[in-house]
Amino acid sequence: MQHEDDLVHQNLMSLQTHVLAEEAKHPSATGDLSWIISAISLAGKTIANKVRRARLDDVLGAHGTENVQGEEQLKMDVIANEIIMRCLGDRASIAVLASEEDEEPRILRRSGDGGKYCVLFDPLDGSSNLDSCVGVGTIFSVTLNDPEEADGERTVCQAGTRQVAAGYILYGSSTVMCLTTGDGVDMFVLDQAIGSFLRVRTKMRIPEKGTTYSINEANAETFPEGYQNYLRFAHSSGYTSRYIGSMVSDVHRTLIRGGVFLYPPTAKNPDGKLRLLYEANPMAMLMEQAGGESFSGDLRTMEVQPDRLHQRVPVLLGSPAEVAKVREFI
Ligand code: AHM
Ligand code: MG
Repeated sequence: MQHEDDLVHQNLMSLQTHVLAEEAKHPSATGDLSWIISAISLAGKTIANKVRRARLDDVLGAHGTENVQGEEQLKMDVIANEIIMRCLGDRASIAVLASEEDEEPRILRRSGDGGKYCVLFDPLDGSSNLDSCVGVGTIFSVTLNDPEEADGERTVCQAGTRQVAAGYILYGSSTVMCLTTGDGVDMFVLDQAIGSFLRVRTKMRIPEKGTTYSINEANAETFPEGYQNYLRFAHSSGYTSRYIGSMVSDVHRTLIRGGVFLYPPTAKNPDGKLRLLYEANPMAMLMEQAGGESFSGDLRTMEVQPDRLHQRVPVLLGSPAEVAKVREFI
């Protein structure tokens, strides 16, 4: 039995309570960001439910359309995108919503009408793995709206250093949210029975080192030479390889266990495959807030100045010592 004092001081903390407590630390906070995180949490719970039921509800497989990047859209990509639009579209402080699945950002309201934030997201990253029941996820990034900028795409093209919040929801063997609002990374697990995300870890730290590398090694022959040399080093230095092919799952494992995750330039994707604004930047903010690092080429990922919504970048992220090791080679 736990001592009664322990029970008082080890309160169950829901995401909602956590966000309110964080807000209370900043007397000038208006609560707008808390409303957005609460909408993201509702979207996450709704998508988690759809993901679990996808085969039963016969919504696996192609939707019959392509997104702006020429990629086949799956029924679940479209469903997850719609859920996010329905959960976030009505939040008074959101100026612009931008999604991997939409060609253009949607302007919801101007700053004169209270539009204070932009929210960018990948509704269901790794969705091509859904039919094999692999973990997939929603990735999100929140930035401030620029009241001077009328164009939606230019508004959202902000460097990652300007993010005010970022995170992901992983629909895996459990549903997990990792969130940062710029003061460390906290982790929440969805308790299905009560319908709440409950905090399970605060101020997470990625291990300084970790001998796991995560990369689609089938592309190795078309990686720039430095990556090939790094892989030869890893092969002969006792490293192990783990690659799920679903970024949220691969990054989550990297955050928990340490190591590196990489998506380098390839012959097929000379700029890398992952999208800067709603995949690489939010993951970079989480990594840095947990004591890790993220680079895209020579630059910190979050210092890359975007010039278009669906821009791709190479990604190298993870434990600081391991990221440094890769950088010695590339
Ligand atoms: P998606 O946004 O179309 O789902 O693609 C992104 C996914 C990532 O989750 C994953 O890291 C990567 O694509 C895997 O790509 P590949 O199959 O080329 O290794
Ligand atoms: Mg994606």
